[in-house]
Amino acid sequence: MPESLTESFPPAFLWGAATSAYQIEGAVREDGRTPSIWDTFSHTPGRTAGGDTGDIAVDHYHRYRDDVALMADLGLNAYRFSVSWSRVQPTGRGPAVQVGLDFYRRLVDELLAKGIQPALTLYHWDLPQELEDAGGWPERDTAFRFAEYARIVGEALGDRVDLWTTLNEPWCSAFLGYGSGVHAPGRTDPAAALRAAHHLNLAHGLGATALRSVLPARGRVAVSLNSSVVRPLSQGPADLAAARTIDDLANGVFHGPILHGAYPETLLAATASVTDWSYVLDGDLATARQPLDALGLNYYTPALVSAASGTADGPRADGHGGGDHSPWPGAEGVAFHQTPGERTEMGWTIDPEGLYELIMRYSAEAPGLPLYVTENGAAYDDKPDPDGAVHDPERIAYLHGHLSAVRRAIADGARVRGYYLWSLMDNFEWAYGYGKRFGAVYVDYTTLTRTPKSSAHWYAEAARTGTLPRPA
Ligand code: GBH
Repeated sequence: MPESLTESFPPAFLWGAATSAYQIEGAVREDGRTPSIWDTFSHTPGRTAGGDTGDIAVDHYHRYRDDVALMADLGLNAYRFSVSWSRVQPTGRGPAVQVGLDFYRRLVDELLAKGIQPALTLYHWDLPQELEDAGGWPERDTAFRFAEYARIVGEALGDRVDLWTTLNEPWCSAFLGYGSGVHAPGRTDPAAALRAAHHLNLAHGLGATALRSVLPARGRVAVSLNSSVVRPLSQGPADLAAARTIDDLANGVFHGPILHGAYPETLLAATASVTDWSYVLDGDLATARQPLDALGLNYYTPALVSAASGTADGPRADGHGGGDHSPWPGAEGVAFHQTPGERTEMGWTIDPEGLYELIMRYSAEAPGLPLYVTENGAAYDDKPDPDGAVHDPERIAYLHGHLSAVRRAIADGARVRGYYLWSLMDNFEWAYGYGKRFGAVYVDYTTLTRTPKSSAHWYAEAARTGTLPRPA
């Protein structure tokens, strides 16, 4: 094959960028919106770096038109965003607030007018606080509330949005929210984390069913999982078992029910001392396994694990594996190690091969299902030059490496239909606040001015030509 063909992405490939509601919108008290668990959490002293909150974020709620124009200028043909449940259904139940839905209608119309395909995520971690007060995700009723919300948004926007995602990274919702407590609502109860995981699986299934009942035939339903790449430190049986445990707790706990209609036996065994799984009722697993039109994969960095007796170098540098409370119930016998190699500002090792492995794994595990890389990107300590330009060659190298891995996977037969860079612009990075910049577009947090970084221009050229320019 000529070099140019092997280097090219398919003509219909989606070159997108991703964001989420709480990380960019601001306007948290406008138009009837009520607090979500992230409002409560970020306003609780000590929970986020510097006490940062999403109160203003990058003011996307008021600047969405300019933000869409910026995407169009960059030549992106896809945009993944999430809906704030609290804007649409402030108490998490009952009738919809039309003005809340109208915001997303205007946003989508603006995207469509510029030829940018919208991909809508229903839930990116921001549960209405009232539902948390009623028990949150460990409570079964929350899954049914989610289905009602899914139906409302599906009815309102199904005529203009074709690609629907139920949940973003339910692992984070369950295990960082209720296990390690580094995410909202900040609870630290391993049994509650597993209950939350099950109810998120149920919510996905009920939500997918609700969407099907209201979307036009062209509507497609997906889920985005932070499918981890888990590597054993050695090929010894103890390290292999440790990798199996983490793979179950990171991947199998969601992919199992959603793709195969069952929890892995090894997961049930490993967590038997934490929970009896009695809240898995008859029919739940069949409900969770709904036909999907696509699978979203979010990838940042692989995990390297061993049996705890090995020489562990302590908790993961990203803080998610560390802290006083583990996000891994039943995995006391596992140690995490730093994967060798260069790291981003998050302390996450740069490992494009992991993305290739992940894509190939799910190509095999879900044969025929189209895949999207729904998030991939890197945080760097970007600073404008005196002339205002922002140069981020490290991010260009990161994107080049990971997009090359995607292209290689496609050449090897994987059905990857698109890539959404995380993130369109710098934003509220959860517990890290505004200190970590993932954007291809720089945001000055005093003036809220947006400036495309050199990586945005690099990515724009890739989108325009369908091939990867050399990293500058
Ligand atoms: C995504 O989270 C989010 O969807 C997005 O909102 C966020 O801004 C973005 O990435 C950047 O953080 O071995 O315990 O560390 C990704 C968070 C990072 C959580 C990797 C799981 C691996 C598990 N994930 N982490 S651990």
